[in-house]
Amino acid sequence: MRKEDLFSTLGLSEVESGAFCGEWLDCSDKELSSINPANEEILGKVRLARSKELEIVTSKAVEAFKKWRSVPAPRRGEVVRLFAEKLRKKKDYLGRLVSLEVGKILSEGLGEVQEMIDIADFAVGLSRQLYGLTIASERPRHRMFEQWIPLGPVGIITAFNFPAAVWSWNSMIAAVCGDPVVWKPSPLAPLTAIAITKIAEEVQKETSSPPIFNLIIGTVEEVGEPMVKDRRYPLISATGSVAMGRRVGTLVAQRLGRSLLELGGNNASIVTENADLDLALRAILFAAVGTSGQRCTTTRRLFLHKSIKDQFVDRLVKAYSSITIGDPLEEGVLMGPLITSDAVDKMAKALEIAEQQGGKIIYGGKTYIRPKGFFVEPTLVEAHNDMPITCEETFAPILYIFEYNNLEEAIRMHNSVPQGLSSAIFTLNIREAELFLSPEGSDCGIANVNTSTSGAEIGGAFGGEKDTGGGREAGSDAWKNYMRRQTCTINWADELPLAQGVKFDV
Ligand code: UN1
Repeated sequence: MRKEDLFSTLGLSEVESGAFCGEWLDCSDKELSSINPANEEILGKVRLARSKELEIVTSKAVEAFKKWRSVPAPRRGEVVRLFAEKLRKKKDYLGRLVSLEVGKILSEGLGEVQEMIDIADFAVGLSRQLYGLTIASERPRHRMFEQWIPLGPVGIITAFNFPAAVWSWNSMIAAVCGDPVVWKPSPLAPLTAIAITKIAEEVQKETSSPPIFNLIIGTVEEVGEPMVKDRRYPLISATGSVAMGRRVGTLVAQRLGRSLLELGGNNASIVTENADLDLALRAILFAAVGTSGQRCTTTRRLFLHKSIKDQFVDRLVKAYSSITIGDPLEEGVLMGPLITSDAVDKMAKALEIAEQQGGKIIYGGKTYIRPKGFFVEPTLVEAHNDMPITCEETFAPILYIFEYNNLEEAIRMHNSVPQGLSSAIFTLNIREAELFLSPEGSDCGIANVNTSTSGAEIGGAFGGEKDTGGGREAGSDAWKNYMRRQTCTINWADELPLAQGVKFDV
């Protein structure tokens, strides 16, 4: 498919506005270029929003909230359902755009749009299930219950690596909960955000909805930080690095707002002597090399029992050498480029440090392996316990391999990093699997048995502990983040009994 055809189907032009709130605003002359990381060509340009546009978008979102909160939740779900219908029609195009803009292979680009559709469908069902509890009152003829009320405009900050799905996790749920959203996407993936917002624009127009899906693309100084500090956003949901999350969390906490943080991971897999090694190999390959190691759920550390270590490493090296690296839109390619040259440099630096700390590169290690584009080799590093670099998240396909003697030791090593997003154990032994899932086991938000650390389904709550930020997005009861809980007591007696037996009569 030619780029021109793709762009015209998605309604994209060469230069786009970086602000939308029911209408596209005139932005500054400062332009941001979206670069295809596979060939370094400019895909398109975006005029950056400034504080002026942020103010307009925020006020519009506040106004939209006043209307949207009173629309019955199942009617709000209907708008999300129509959005999902349009996504289904445009899946192929949007998936390709994701691949072009961030370099993930087409199957993963399409997978990302599927993830949007899945969460939209989930949200539609949820729109009829925003249940509150009824609680037994201790006072006679009193009814006590809790209800969930829309919260207000939600600021959504997303990263480049999931430029579509993560917005949907937040916005589809927020929309059925009665909250308009204002999206600040990664400056590395602005076109995907604009294309999605154009689909949302159609739905809003067709359903005469207020501007619930808004967009603001600008710098951290002019747009990001002011949005985070603004009390008109009761919730800021941010995905990105630990450093970014610390800043966002601090600023939001200063105004006692609510933040939902989904930050870095340093995910590990343990392969025991009782594992199905064929299955483990496939799962680890996907989790370590998929998205070129740029998922927050990527497997970055591998703990192998000493009895299977040598044979597993041999098989891993063989599998790594059969990975085709190249244009992410080409069939047969399993690994595309990294997102920027800065990402490539960071990978090279991490490998240099790993070697200084006693690590041994046993496969890969080369960077800039093609004349154009940010391509690297997926890399295996034999590591040991005393390597501080393995405690850091390097957003690149580096897998550190450790040997262990017993499972307790492996779990200790597994939990010894600051991050706590995803984890996996490969074993057919029920005691090993259950230990991993017990309070003595994995300290992560996600713990899997015999499947990858990455590739979570939307139905579960997604997020992690420790430096990962503690937030939970997507499925399960993550919707409660987007609403406020109100506890209500109705006295239908003709007396006023007080709780705790207190007497207060005049
Ligand atoms: C992310 O990398 O920020 O579980 C999200 C996964 C995907 C989502 C990753 N469903 O790998």
